[in-house]
Amino acid sequence: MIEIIKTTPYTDQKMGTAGLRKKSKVVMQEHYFENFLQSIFNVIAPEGKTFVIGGDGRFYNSIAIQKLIKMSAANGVKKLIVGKNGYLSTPASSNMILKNHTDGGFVLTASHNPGGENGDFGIKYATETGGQCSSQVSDKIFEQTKNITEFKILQCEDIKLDTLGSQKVGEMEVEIVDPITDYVKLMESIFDFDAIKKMFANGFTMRFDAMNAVTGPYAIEIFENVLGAAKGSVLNATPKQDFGGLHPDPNLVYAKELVDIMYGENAPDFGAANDGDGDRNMILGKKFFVTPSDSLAILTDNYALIPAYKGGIFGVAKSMATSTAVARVADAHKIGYYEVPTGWKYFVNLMDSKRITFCGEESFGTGSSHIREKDGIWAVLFWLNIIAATGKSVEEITTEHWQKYGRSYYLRFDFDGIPTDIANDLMKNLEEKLPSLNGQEMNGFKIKLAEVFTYNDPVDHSSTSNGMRILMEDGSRIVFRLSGTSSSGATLRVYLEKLERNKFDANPRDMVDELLKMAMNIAEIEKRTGKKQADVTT
Ligand code: VG1
Ligand code: CO
Repeated sequence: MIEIIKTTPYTDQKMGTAGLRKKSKVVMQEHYFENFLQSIFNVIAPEGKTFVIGGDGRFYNSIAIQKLIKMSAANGVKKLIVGKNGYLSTPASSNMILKNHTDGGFVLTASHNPGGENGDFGIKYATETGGQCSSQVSDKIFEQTKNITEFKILQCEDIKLDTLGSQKVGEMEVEIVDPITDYVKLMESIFDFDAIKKMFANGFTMRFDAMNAVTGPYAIEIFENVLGAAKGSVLNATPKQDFGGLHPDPNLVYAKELVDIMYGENAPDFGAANDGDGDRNMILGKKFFVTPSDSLAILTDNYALIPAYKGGIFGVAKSMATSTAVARVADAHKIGYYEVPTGWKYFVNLMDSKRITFCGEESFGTGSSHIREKDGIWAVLFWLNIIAATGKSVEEITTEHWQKYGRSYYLRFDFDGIPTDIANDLMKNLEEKLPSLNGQEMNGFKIKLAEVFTYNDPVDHSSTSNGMRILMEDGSRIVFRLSGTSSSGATLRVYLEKLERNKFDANPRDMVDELLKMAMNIAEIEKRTGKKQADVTT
């Protein structure tokens, strides 16, 4: 029986950089999840449509997915394709949307944010493009959330999600699928699996840290079962509700177990990690770390080594905050190059219109037009394919890249938990100051341009402002942004880049020291937030 339940709105259901992201306890409030979902349905008219659904397995995944199924049935959805046990990585979901030509999908995830009752929960909503909805659509959904008065739900037993095949829930079809099979096929169609197999057979060693999150089963299947990496190459491979207490963010700070192995005695040849929902990646060699910005540049430079791309690529895009390393590669290869606001949704139009093939963000995201999300395992396979094709180590590949293109020393400084009004004032003050900075000399740098970054989408002609940037005459940069994924308070992100043409072995922290002083000073960070230094540096 379909029930119509009266409800009262919440006022905080605005989607950020990647969907809605909140403390689990916020989402657990009465009708919180239902209100948000019904608001999406009210905007997108789901009658007769098909969606892909799943989640990264975090706390509340199993409860939310039942609500999602029952509300879909009550709202006239024709069919749901559900990942077995309710699990689906973000890239696998995007692949299934495209492959099955569905009308969109939902991934229950707060991505790289911690999970558990005291952690975070979230919802990413994708359209038929396979990518997350545009800001224009999320604005409409936000308006709905403020006025919602009722939602529809089917009253029925919980649906069993552990057996593959089709079943009926009310009038709606629910098909439970194994998302791993299709994903493996997609990866096989892109990379040279035979060359990678041969490399493992010859003794190549790797560790992949799945961080107790959704990619564990995908990684075991691809790296160990299909490609022949030694058993035990995948660490933390079983998805856990609270990620085993880990913060599933693949960087040098949070992927500590992997980092200790890669910097220890007898380190394997290659190391990598993914985040909670499998769209981020970190790449390591023996005692060697590749910044995500460099990784994007290196993958782009080596596209011709990969079977799926060797015929040529359209172009490449990066988020504005990402280092300029890939710009130099695009220039050398004479391919299209775009800079977009932070968030993968801004790449979707560029991929759909065949302007770009690759894209990436400094926040450990890399991907291509094979899907419309960033893809952690894809990036790892790309690196393995380059290593197999060249016989070179991660360190050799990266240092040779710097010799050819120069090195962008790059670090991001995050100032967490700032009261929202203080953070907003800081940004406002900074914006007012920008014009006066043009042409000034400070800390050994000459400022070429200080501006608010505004992106004009060449496809839908929308215009988006996101963050501010200070560009120096020598190619160095400072970027300021407020995070759009924090579940409470504000996070100020300061991105620093120092371009060096000849010096490749310096400590990145030392190289950006003057830029950091300059950024602290210009934005009055200590005076306004009381923070002498960043909470997390990546
Ligand atoms: C962060 C990253 C951004 C990324 C987003 C979603 O956003 O900086 O590059 O696209 O997370 O990543 P923000 O607004 O907090 O800086 V994921 O792995 O959550 O989908
Ligand atoms: Co993610």
